Order: sequence, then C-alpha cells, then structure tokens
Amino acid sequence: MTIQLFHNPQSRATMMHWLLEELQIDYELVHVDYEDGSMRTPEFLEVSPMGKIPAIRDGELTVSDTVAIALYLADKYKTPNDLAPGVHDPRRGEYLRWLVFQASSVEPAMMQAGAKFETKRQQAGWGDVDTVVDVLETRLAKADPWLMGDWFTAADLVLGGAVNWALGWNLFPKKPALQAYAERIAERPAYKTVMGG
Ligand SMILES: N[C@@H](CCC(=O)N[C@@H](CS)C(=O)NCC(=O)O)C(=O)O
Repeated sequence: MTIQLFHNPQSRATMMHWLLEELQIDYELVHVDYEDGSMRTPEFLEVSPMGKIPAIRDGELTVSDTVAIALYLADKYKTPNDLAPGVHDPRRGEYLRWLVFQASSVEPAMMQAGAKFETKRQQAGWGDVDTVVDVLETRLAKADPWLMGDWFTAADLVLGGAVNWALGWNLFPKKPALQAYAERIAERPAYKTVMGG
C-alpha cells in the first residue's frame, strides 16, 4: 500500500516526509499549495479538518496532525524499520510522554518565543518557554544517543525535528544538550535526504 503524504516543502510535512524515509515504506508526496485554495476544498477538509498539512491517506484511512501521523505510522509499519515500542513494552510510556510533549509543550513554547506573548505559567498547558527548554535540556542530556538509548524512535524524530527548528530560528537558546542532540539528528541519512545537508 502506498501512503499519500499531503505535503509542501515549506511546512511541517517535511518532518513526516523524513519519517517515511526512516520507515522505508512506499509513499507518494501530494503537493498542496498555500495560495491556490487547495487547503480549503471540501475534499481536503475531509482529509484534514483544520485545512492544514501534514496529513496522510493510507488506503481508506486519513490522519492529520504531526504527532497523530507519527504515532499511526510508527505503530502500523514496523518493517523494515521499527520506530515505536509496542503497547506492552515498558518503554512505551516514556516514548509517548516525549512524543506528545512535542505538540503539547514544545510547539506552543516555540510559538510563544517567536511571537513574544505573555501567559501565566499556571494557566498555559506548556507552562512557559524557560521551563520547556529546561525540561528538554535535562532529558536530552540523558539521551545516549537517543531517548531510548541506541534505539532511534518516532519520539526522537518528532522532538528532534522541533528542536532543530527552534535552534535554527533562534527561538530556544543553544543549550549544550539541545545543540548536541540537534547535531546528531541532522546527521541521520534520512534527515539529510529530506532536509538536505
Ligand atoms: N498541529 C499541526 C500544525 C500544522 C500546521 O500548522 N501546518 C501549517 C504548515 S507548517 C499549515 O498547513 N498551514 C496552512 C494553513 O493553516 O492554512 C501539526 O503539528 O501537524
């Protein structure tokens, strides 16, 4: 089965493109333009209710949102490359924690760092930028080289993609563990295939 990835090279869809390369499964990129209204057609809104990319079609199924797509693909496609601890694997909880942390905390913290809006730590689900950065720095200092040791998982992909973006755009400070992790991420062959470098 060929997965269709709704994609634009200037978008978060590049992360899911990289995931498909890591998984080494068959896929097709379906270009979606920002300007020509193709993200707002009824057909596309069936695939992605927010009218956003990335989104995928897998046979009859569609999935949108980076973390949902990553969870879906890494759970379903385990050959040739397995990127996800199974539901009974003791590492599953830690895997889910950091995978979901990307959407729940890293993404909004990046947005806050860029747009510089004020929130109350107690009320904002992500707390604040400094706490997110400190929590990441502490956890990534223990990544040897990945969150699950030698096993590169979809959690590294999603978190690593976000960290590279945040450092590249100077949204987060270049703390030593963040920087070292970002450099390891950028050395992955599948990352280079998609992102260049
Ligand atoms: N929460 C979504 C965010 C997706 C998103 O914001 N995608 C942008 C491109 S990076 C988009 O499609 N923007 C077009 C629009 O909102 O019209 C995810 O993580 O996948």
